[in-house]
Amino acid sequence: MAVQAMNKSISTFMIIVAGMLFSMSAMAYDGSGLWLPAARQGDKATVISDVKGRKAAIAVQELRDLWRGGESVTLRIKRDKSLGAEGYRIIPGDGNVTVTANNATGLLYGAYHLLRMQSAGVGLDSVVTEVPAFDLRVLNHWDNLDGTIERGYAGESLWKWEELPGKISPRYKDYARANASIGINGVVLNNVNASSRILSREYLEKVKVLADIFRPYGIKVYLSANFAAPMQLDSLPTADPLDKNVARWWKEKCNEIYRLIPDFGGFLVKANSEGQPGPCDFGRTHAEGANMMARALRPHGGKVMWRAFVYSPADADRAKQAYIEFQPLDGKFDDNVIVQIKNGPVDFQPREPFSPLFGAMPATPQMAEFQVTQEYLGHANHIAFLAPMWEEFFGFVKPESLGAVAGVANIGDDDNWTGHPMAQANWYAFGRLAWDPSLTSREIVKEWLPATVYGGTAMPDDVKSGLEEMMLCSREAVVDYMMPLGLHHLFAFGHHYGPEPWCNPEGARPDWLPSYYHRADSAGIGFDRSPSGSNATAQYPEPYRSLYASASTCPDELLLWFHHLPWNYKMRSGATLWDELCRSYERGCITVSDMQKAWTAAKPYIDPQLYTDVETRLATQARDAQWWKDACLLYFGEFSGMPLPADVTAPVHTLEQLRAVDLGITNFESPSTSLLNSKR
Ligand code: GCW
Repeated sequence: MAVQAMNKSISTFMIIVAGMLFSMSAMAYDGSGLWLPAARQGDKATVISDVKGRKAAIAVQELRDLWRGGESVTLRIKRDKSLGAEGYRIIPGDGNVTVTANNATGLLYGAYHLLRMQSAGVGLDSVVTEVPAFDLRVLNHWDNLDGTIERGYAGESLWKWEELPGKISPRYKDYARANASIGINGVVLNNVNASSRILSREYLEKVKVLADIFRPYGIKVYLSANFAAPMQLDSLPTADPLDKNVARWWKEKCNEIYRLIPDFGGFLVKANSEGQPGPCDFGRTHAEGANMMARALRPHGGKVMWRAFVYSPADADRAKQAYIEFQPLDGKFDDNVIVQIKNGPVDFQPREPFSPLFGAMPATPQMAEFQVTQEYLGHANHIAFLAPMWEEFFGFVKPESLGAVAGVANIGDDDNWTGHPMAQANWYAFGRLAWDPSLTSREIVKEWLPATVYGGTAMPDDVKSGLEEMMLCSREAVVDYMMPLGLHHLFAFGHHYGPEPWCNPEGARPDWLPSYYHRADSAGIGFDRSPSGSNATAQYPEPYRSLYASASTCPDELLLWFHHLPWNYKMRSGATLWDELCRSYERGCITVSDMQKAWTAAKPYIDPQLYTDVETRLATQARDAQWWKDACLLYFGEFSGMPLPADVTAPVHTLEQLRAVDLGITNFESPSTSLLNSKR
């Protein structure tokens, strides 16, 4: 796949990181520099290239400013089919490193590869050949035209629509550069809950400006399209995809877009999902709707990314619904449609099994949608490094079976881009895995930490590995203190931050309520999706179908996703289900306190502002972990009627106190520290 280091050692040189002294300490740290090295003062590196154009010029400039390897770098176009449109080869030599590719895009990626090795302190002692696993590696922004971001926790939208096209924020270029440095080559600018206005002439002229800025960084622009746009923008009486006038409207709209943006990528569509319009409103199928748009894009080479995130109550189990609606459409989509499927069958929970739709539509191109923004993993308050979640996914769904990957961005206009400084790692990891899904989480964190957090400092190895562990265990910690053993959707209504397993607002859709998912009663807990329950397990291919169907073979981490079991059910460990549940919550809290210790140990080596920011957020995370543990154990304890095992510490809250916390639909307030302290 992507990395084939040829065993032809030409020369060995260590890239010198010392000397590039931790420039952050000299400047005020604001996190805006991400993982990219700061420009050095004085001498420029020698870069040799006769490749024309903006892209190559950027590659040359980046290396001149940032390469500190000592060797000169030569960038050269060299035809090589095996490298495709974006791959590159890096060849070390005596006093010179050569990067070759079929085009300037490959050279740009090669340049960023060299800089990445430099930041990670990795020596280049053999030829490196890289080809991306997916042609399309795209960020989905859920940004609204009014500047708000759905599920965004890092400020407002980066896109200043009211200023465009006249005023151009320097951050547009910084954003493109950051993406290019990790191989992201597509950007959907607006929310899938799409305003039709993005397709108006006025907005397309703004979009064009962004597309022009992104192009030299190898990034194409895509837009989320509202299926009812012909009705909303131009008062057509219908948006029926089989109506000639509707089809003509989309063709003309595409012609208009491509006149402005010749390399426009295409549309992302959320149709007939959560109230969005779609072809089913007119008695047509998802395929008929998608194909109509695909035919308007086809002459221009554009694509439709059609989301499979649907859950109309065709079945009593929400986890089955997307499969029921989409699987029968296999083979019915045009070949420039790609069906975009969330990693799990419900909705970006801290842990889900993979969606059974993957692999179930062999005649249809598919892509995976990950959520980089932490809607369900503690927003911008918790460290939850998500590479392990995505690595887990690729353990089930083979990259070869996918045409592309998308990530719902965690980026906003905060100075540090992502709210939580450590959440930059998730943007980074998404890009790296979209390029090379065979990378391990550890490999990624070993690149990201020195590039972002401690590069050039004298941090001792044990402190470094403490930070690596802190990142690597963080997602599992969130699972443990929020929803262990396959539990899911125990969140308070609306904001998806705090715990509210009892949540039951009047008139809410049952499948938005925790009790729909946990089904706790005096007999036990969990959602029976086995053949004796909803039989969702039957949607899975073997070996998973059989593995998940029986509680005795179902992995512990998915047990309550697939089974409703008695509180005293005997687990593999020998403990009862109740005791194991309690210990999982306890373990989650303990892990967060270990993460705090790892961070504290790193204090002398970290920029003070960064240190304090993360320290404060970790304190919130620790408090929230306790809140989750107490809420879930006190609430479920009312059903189990069983005491906490002796090795689990007592709650610091009472259920009454936690039920009284106002978790209003959009605002939340975690229980105050004073409440926690008073109980300790
Ligand atoms: O995860 C859920 C979110 C919605 C989102 C929806 C989707 C954009 O709670 O905010 O809407 O999924 O993916 O369409």
